[in-house]
Amino acid sequence: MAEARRFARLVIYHPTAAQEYADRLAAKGVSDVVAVARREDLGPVCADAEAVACWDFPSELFPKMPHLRWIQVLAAGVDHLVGTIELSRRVQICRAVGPFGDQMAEWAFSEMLAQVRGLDRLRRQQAAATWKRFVPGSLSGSVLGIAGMGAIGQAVARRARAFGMTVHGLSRSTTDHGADRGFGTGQWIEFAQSCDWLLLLLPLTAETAGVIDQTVLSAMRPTAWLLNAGRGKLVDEAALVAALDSHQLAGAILDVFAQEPLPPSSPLWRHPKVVVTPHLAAVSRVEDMAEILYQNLVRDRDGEPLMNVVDRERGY
Ligand code: NDP
Ligand code: OXD
Repeated sequence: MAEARRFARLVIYHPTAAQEYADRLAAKGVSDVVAVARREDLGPVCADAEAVACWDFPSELFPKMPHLRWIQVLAAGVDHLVGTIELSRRVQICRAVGPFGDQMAEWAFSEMLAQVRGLDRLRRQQAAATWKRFVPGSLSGSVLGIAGMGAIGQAVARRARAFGMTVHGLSRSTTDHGADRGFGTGQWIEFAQSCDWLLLLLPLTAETAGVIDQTVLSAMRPTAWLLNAGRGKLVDEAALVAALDSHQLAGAILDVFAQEPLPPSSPLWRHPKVVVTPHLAAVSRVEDMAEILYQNLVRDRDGEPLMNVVDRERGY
């Protein structure tokens, strides 16, 4: 008799929401789940796991998980796991796709609009009961360059058009991703020269680490802004501070940093041309991630290919 199909034995590792994930899955009939919030509790429950859901996972435990077949990362980026040598190549890594574009677009547009419409200045004027009119800038007619025209980049691009912006896009494998003008990896300088706003939505890989270096920064327009919501290590932060100090670009809006949390000693906190947001441009909401996880559990149970499997050679 054929063996009845069942859900994979799952370990959910999350510091604050592991049990909430487990409860949501239980409500859908997935019960073979162990919820773990603390690193020290993982060891005893790992040996039997066939699937793991996590943001990050202690790599030294992977060799002790002989049944592990796949990992659902509860985020879009997988840089913290994809290069893990302890993780067997037969284990598939799946990332989350779908719920981030809307949030990312709102982050980017709230920050860009705050700059062009002078929101800080207006709030200061109001606090001082000062009636002083000025002519705000506009996004309309400006060029938004998006490096990383993937799921999230394309969602931001759609909103940019609604604001009357022209979209220039840069990606790895194609220049034909629906931007008004497409650039490839050999065209960083032309790309940087062409933008009023340069938004980084790249994954962190061996190829993209440090891609925003002194050379690219010096190609930017003195009036242009850099926005980074990809990963901090895309940018040479010391070169960025130097470029801002020497007026090579107008400012930077940063959601991600080489070291997170951003240390209090970082010059970025206090730099007058830098806006810091604490890695919340597009957050992983439990309800969204639980649904993505559930869809993959069902696919796995039914013998179908998993969704959003990462290419481990490519790194994203
Ligand atoms: P996708 O994989 O859908 O898109 C990645 C894009 O980057 C693709 O267009 C890809 O090109 C391009 N790319 C990859 N490598 C290179 C390279 N070497 N040079 C140029 N372009 C390259 O990812 P998502 O859009 O879903 O997410 C992007 C990143 O955003 C995540 O990896 C994560 O780091 C970050 N993120 C940050 C969040 C935050 O809150 N700050 C929230 C969510 C995500 P191609 O199309 O040719 O494959
Ligand atoms: C992600 C993130 O990659 O939140 O999803 O940074």
